Amino acid sequence: MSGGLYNTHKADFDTTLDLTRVKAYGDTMNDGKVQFSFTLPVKNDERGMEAARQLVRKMGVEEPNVAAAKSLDKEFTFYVVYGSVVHSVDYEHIHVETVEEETMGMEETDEFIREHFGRKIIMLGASTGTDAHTVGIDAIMNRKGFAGHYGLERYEMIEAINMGAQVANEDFLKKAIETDADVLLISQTVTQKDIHIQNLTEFIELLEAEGLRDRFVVCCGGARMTHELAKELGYDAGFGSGKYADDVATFAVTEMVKRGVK
Ligand code: B12
Repeated sequence: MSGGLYNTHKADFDTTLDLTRVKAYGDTMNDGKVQFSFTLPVKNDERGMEAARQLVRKMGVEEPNVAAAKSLDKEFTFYVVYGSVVHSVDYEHIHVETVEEETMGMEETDEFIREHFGRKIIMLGASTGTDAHTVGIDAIMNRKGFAGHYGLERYEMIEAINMGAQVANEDFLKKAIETDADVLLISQTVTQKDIHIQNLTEFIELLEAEGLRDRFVVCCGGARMTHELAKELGYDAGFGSGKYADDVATFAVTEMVKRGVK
């Protein structure tokens, strides 16, 4: 194969790509193609489809096209609408606060702990509040880990205590004091009506009220969690999808060294 076609395409691609004005990519650079899926509380008829198109147009999308309209009930219809978004973003000037440390592997972290602390680091974790999702916190803590990353229970120099789900903030703090934990790991999966913000904030307020905020390295995580949001809420770090035990272990132990914890 000569690769000519590919090369021509690549040249077009490069000349039309402007990272200060990035648009969604569908079939060609800058075509702005996006897809929406949503439900409207209306009948599945022509009028409903026009309502779906108008709504999408109002979101800054040109030439909206209803690709699917499915009745969910007499007065509810689910739509899939395609179109071209008119807006762009300046990718060059985006700054996102992230955890800076380069992630260490399990053995490396164990060695780091031996060298800097000469004792086991106690990490206490739970899904707190009303949150019943355990898979995220288990992925971080369980010995077998998740997606090829061993969990904290497997680390020789970490004592990992997993309290499971639906742990009240007060009980979590009580256990943290009882076990003399160094690091607190909180998982929040449900974000409906911003319940995670409320619950995560309450825990920090509780720590502050007890004068204990500086005693622990406090990290949170969950599918909708970002480091930036976690910092805003008063946490030391936040970890979302694609983050594992090694990421949080690296952060926690380096943070402890920075703080001069023995
Ligand atoms: C399994 C599941 C359940 C199970 C949970 C069982 C269990 N033992 O955990 C059951 C059936 C109980 C359940 C119930 C509910 N669920 Co549910 N559930 C899911 C589902 C399918 C998978 C979640 C999961 O396990 N993900 C896998 C883990 C590995 O991913 P993760 O949590 O993101 O964790 C990773 C990172 O985020 C990070 N991480 C997570 N926590 C932490 C913590 C720390 C410290 C660190 C460092 C990292 C970290 O590390 C992990 C690995 O990378 C999701 C949909 C989906 N596909 O995601 C819905 C979902 C989360 N559930 C949802 C809802 C709404 C509910 C219910 C409210 C439903 C209802 N009306 O009853 C209830 C809530 C119950 C409650 N009180 O909490 C919604 C949440 C929507 C939202 N944004 O709030 C989802 C997204 C489904 C949806 N699309 O609507 N659910």
